[in-house]
Amino acid sequence: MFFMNKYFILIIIGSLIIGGGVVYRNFLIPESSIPVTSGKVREITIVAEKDAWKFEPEIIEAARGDKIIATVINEDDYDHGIALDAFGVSQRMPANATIKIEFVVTQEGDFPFYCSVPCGEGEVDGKKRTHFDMIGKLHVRSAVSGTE
Ligand SMILES: [Cu+2]
Repeated sequence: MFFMNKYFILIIIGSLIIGGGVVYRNFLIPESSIPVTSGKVREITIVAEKDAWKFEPEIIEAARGDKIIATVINEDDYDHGIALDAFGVSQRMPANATIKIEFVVTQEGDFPFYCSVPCGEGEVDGKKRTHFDMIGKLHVRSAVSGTE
């Protein structure tokens, strides 16, 4: 009988597997987990200002799916590092040097970045600042909100 044909059964099973994947990707996966690439490039500059133990700016804005091309400048005579765990960024920032980092912000939310190389401490305007103050935040908004 045709319906018991083993190839027919294989085709049915194959269709269920592929169909299940399609249903999952289109209907079940949480919207915020779908990797998005907008094709837009956002160029930014982040500076570790001389003897300030601070990233400038400390808040970076982006839209989900953007490719970030960051020029990261270290004005100090000692090394820093920049790490953004959510997007797999971790780079040393050699003294008095400029590096480039590139990554795509595939998820929305607030993601911390921080200095990943112990860099000491000092006094800035009468206040003590240290390596641990070198933190910032990347704010990734929804891809569809559209406002720059
Ligand atoms: Cu540091």
